[in-house]
Formats: sequence, C-alpha cells, structure tokens
Amino acid sequence: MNDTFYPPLKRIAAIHDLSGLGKCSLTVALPVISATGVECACIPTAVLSTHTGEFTGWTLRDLADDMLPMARHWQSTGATFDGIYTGYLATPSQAETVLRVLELLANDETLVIVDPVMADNGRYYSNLDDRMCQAFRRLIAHAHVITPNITEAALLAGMDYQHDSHGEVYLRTLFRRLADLGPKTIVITGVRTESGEIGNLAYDVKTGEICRCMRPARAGLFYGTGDILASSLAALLVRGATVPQALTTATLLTDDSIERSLHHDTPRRFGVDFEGALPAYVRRVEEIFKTEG
Ligand code: PXL
Repeated sequence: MNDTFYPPLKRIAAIHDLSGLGKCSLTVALPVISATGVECACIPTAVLSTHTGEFTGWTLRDLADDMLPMARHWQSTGATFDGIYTGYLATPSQAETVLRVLELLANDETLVIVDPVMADNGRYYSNLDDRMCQAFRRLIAHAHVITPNITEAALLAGMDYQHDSHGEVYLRTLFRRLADLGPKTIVITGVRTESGEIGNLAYDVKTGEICRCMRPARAGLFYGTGDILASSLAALLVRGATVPQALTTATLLTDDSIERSLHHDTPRRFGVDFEGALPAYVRRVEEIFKTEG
C-alpha cells in the first residue's frame, strides 16, 4: 500500500443556467470547481442554446419546476453539501425557489455563495429588470459570500453606476450598503482604478478590511469571466483557502483565460479560453493545499 493521503472531497451544489454554447454559468462552474478538487453537483435553473449577450434568437427552457424535486431527491439520499453556490436565475421567482433549496440542503457548516448575475457594463442582461435586483436582495440576506460585478453591486446598493474608475469613497460606500443586506464577505469584480488597472476586491464585513487583486485592464467585455472568478473563489473557500488566497488564485485564473482568448483572437461572445489556463491553476491550487498531503 502506498502512503498517499487523499484529502476528503468537499461538495458544492451549483445552481445556475446551462447555456449550451458561449462558455458561462454551468459550463464554466463544472470544470473550474472540479479542477479545484471539489465535487460539483448541478441544479440547472434553465437550459439555453447560448447566453443572452451578443447572441440573438437563443432558446430558453425554464427549469423552475424541476429545482425543488431535484433538491428533495438529493436530500433523500443523505448527501451533504459543503457549499451552495448560485448564479443566473431565469426569473425573479426562482430566488424564492433557491431559498427553499437552501432550507433543504444547507446545514450549519454549509457556505452559501450568491453571485447575483443580472447585469454588466451599466446595464441589465436581456429580459431582466429591477424585479431581479429585488429578488437578489432577498436571496443575499441568506448568503455568506456574494460576488457582484461593479454594475450589480451598484444596482443592489441603490447607487449610481460609475463607468470609468472607482475611488475609495465610492467603493467603501458600496461595501457598507451591501453589508447591510446581510453577507459576511463581499467580493466586487471588475473594479477599475484611475491608473488603468482592473481587478477584484474582497471586503470583510466584520473587520472592515479590504484585500484587492488588480491586473492591467483590457478594453471591452469578456463573457463568462465573472462565472470563472466566482466558481474558483467558491470552490477554494469551500476547500478552506483564506479569502486573500482565494481572491488571488481566482483572479489569476480569470486573467490567464482572458490573455489566452486575446492571443487566439477568440470572438468575444464565445467566452474566454479558460481550458488552457487550468493546468497552471491546478498547480497553484495544489500549492495552497500542499500541507494536506
Ligand atoms: O455569464 C453570465 C450569464 C449567465 N447566464 C446567462 C447569461 C449571462 C450573461 O450574459 O446570459 C444566460
């Protein structure tokens, strides 16, 4: 017998849409969470042909009626969940369904991560409006960690969206208003500095400390990058990484993926080339947890 130590596997329930083409939500969450060494169980909120940005004519099947039966069946198996991580919802009423899923599947140890996916670049995604924002406010009250981008953060906080750069006073006010909604850790993505950097900031509600991971900014939108960042962060936190470790490692994976897409000139709407960035990511993850075995 060899003496290899295999750490116990953690399990996340990922509640997102499955957009068949365009690398986002579950088609990103599944590989990224698995590459982090965490099991990813999936409850699809909807099945779409593509995501809803820069594509027209997409199909969408709302799976709201299947979500609770799936969770009940999982509960009957005795499976336990170390994390529950939610993202894009097909309708505002799915937020109530997610709350019922949390009642069924979360225990005192379960980390609840809510990515309030609804908007980017100052605008709601297709078919979404303020009702989705209201629904996410209710859901966030039950989250330990939230990961809005700067547009979603401004909408949730009821503040103006600032496009060009985000100063300390604006960010601190955003964090405080989001903290009033209930989460313990707030990660805001896509924050821009005056000196041309873009990155992600994490705010610890208890201590008021902010940690940040900034990279050089690239022009335009990169679909699915919020999902890559949040999926990696969720899995790393569930495995026991600290917030600064998780933030840095998740940001590097996202940034490498963008770099590869620019190199390959991949059309933006097809998502970013995260696949080739996974081997280096896995090595960084192993480095964090090497004392485990
Ligand atoms: O990546 C966020 C996202 C997830 N799911 C769907 C989307 C988007 C962004 O456009 O349309 C269906």
